[in-house]
Amino acid sequence: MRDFLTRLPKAELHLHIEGSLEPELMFALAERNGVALPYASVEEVRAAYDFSDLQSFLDLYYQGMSVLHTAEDFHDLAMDYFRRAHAEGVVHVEMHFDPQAHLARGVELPVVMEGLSLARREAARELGLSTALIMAFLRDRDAEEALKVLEEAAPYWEMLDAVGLDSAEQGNPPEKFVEVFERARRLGIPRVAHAGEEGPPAYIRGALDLLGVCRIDHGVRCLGDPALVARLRDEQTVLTVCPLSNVRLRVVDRLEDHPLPRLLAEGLNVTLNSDDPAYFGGGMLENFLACQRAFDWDEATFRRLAGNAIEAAFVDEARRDELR
Ligand code: ES4
Ligand code: ZN
Repeated sequence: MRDFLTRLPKAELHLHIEGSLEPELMFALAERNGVALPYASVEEVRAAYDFSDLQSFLDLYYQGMSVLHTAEDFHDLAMDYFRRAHAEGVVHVEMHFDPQAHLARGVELPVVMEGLSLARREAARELGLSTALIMAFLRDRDAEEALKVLEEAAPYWEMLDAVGLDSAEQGNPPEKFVEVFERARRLGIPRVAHAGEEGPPAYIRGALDLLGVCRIDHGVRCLGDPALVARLRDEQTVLTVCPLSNVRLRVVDRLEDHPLPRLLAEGLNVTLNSDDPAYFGGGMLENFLACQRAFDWDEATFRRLAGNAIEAAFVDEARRDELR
């Protein structure tokens, strides 16, 4: 099964590139940039990744990315991940990035874009790996700032496959970002949003109705609302589910308790993703393997899940045919 899952062509639709920063690279970049880290060793970093909820993770996630300063850093970060993903049989990666988290520490948007763009071209050339770019807004910061970032990104609008919405969900409902997402819609940029990770089913409805998203990142809490489940099934809305993330952020106690089998039984359009692989115990392959252990799914189920992601990927039809 490990061989089968490695060879299965996998498309990843939900990855935060800053969450792919492994402790080894964190230390290397800290040294290169003269940044002090509150850890003495790689082991100490990994030991600190014992989260009680989304916020306790976000605190370390924003601290970890403080080592990223130059375009070269962003390039190295992304290439480091693309190489690992490629070795796991990942053929396409859609990466969220968080411009506001970098702007807040004085790292300007062109620096981030230059580094990520260079890595994307290199991944295509050297690994045959296609990539997409999702510029995410931080929902725990104000909407005016998000709108400003969207305008500042004008030179890069053509390069954005979508805009997204991430960070602390509770208390930051989709309503807050109606104007920003309306602006993206008018620019012809597709929209996605995290919803129903820690937040209620109403946030999933809000993301669909108020933000016009074409897919829901996480969405696992939809099961609390049967009418919403029926709608997600009828519309075949893609859910980018992140199994190991949900365990590590205590959305569920154990993977065996995860709603994934119920989501599938409801006929929903589910995909498997890694979210923040450096923080949650593994990339795409580890997520697939963990599901195999927890749910004992057959090959057809995994083919279905991987196929769902390929059908939903932001690629042209020629590339989709290659991925199939
Ligand atoms: C995130 Cl797991 C998760 N949820 C919301 N926002 C995020 N940013 C990075 N990882
Ligand atoms: Zn996420």
